[in-house]
Amino acid sequence: MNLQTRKFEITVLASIAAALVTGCGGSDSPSSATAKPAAAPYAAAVGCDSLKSLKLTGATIVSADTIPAGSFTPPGSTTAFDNLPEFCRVVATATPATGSSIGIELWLPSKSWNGRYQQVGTHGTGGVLYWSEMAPQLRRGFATGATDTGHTLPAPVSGQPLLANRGSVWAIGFPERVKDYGYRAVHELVDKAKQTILAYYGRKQDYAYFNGCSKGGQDGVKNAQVYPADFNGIIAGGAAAQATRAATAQLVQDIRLRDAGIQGAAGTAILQLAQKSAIEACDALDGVKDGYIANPSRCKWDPATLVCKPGQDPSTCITAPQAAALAANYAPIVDPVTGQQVFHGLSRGGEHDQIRFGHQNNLSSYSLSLYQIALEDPNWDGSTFDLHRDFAVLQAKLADSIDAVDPNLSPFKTAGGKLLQLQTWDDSAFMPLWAPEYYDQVTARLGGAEATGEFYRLFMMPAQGHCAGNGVGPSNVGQENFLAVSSDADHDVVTAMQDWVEKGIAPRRLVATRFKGADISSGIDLQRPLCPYPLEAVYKGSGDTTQAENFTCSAALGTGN
Ligand SMILES: [Ca+2]
Repeated sequence: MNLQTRKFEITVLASIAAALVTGCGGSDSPSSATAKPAAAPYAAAVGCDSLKSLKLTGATIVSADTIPAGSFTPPGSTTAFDNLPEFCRVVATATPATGSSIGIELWLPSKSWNGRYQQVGTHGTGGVLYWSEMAPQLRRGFATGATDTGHTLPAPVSGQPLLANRGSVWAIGFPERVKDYGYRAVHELVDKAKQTILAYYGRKQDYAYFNGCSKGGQDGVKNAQVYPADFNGIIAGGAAAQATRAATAQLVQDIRLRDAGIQGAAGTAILQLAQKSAIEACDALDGVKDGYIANPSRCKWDPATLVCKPGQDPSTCITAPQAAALAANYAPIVDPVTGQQVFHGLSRGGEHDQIRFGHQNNLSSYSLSLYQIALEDPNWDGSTFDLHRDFAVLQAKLADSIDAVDPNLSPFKTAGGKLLQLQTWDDSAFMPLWAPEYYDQVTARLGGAEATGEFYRLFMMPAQGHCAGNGVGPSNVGQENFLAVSSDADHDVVTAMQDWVEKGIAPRRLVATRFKGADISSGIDLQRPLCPYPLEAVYKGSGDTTQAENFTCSAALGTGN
């Protein structure tokens, strides 16, 4: 993701955006009369200091301090978060089981609370409080909270890949910590947040929301499956819902790259060549020649077309084994003994995301961490990896805790919950086809598309890597700590979720924005609707292809694979 786009308030270009999208409504009519009176801003009923003596069920308060309006650098952080309102910062520790110690942090606006709680998620193997995701929610007026998922780790090392190996020793021999990381910390946090909110404001929150990506997406999906009454609305992006399977796929793919010599700078060049060739072959399949592939599941480009011909400059082509490795990585990963599919393959044209995570340099550190935990060996480096044997161990040891695969969302629906899922098409961490597959499973379980669409909608985001970022497509819809170009429900997924939960207005599209130079202050470069699966954004056939109004959400292009 581009950090520049995160530095500015979401309302900077609101007037420009409004002018561009006049007449483009983005929501269905209200389908149910669940609206409550609009919540006025609330002030705290007691002093922040008084929370130091608050008795929580199953947790203890560590500190409670008033943080003045302006800039705040959390203890242990080197990042200053600006433009914050005055808030009460509460640190607590939850202990739901012997051997469990879950770090919790709450930021509660002291003077202008919007009456709502918005919890944020985590990433990778957890162990870190993501203040960077709390800050945008606090600025919006939410009470917000984060958890370290039950263990603490050093912050990511500067210059290391995003999923840098943050180790496995925290989990080996500590089964309760694995449960906390997998699902329990999210529940503990929201439970303690609700207790603290009641004490601080003298009233319950009107609504509770969740907003996360990656492990944070898994946090949301798993919570809907296991604790269906915790949240009114969950925004889940790039979810690590199939963590054991995706980690295995990454490992298999990385070993193929290594064995074919797709490594280092030369490997990066090969992946870039593959991406360029795939996009050239498949760009127009979506009806618009715009440099990106809207749905790569329809792209069948064959890397064999890049194999060097006699006399060809080797810097412009690849070897036959390299082509075979690339082709294998686009295909599903299959257990060589049982023949069963382990996970989906990578998207053609999405190689930028593999490069971003350094798959051409090292075996996935995320994959190694999970296998180290399952095999109880903190030094396991993949050299003895046997797909059939070791994947079975990984599944047996970790799937129940860290995978979020149960398609029975009936209890969540019955509790009134709404789930809005975002999944990027170029995700190299959690290969995207799992998301429509899961959606179809839920749809089959819950009695069809209409019954599912009432409470669960999946929006696929083209030409963006894991959790959005580093792709050529539009990425900003106000998710996680990405900016929205304006705060209306058409452009801001947080507002869209509020309208769905609080007014019964389901989102029928989200307009994603790409900024010029990836900088919101430079203006809008391109806008394109994201559509609820199985619909896709289809060009009307005339008009500027950089403007969302010239696309409709339609099933006209078919479903690919
Ligand atoms: Ca295209």
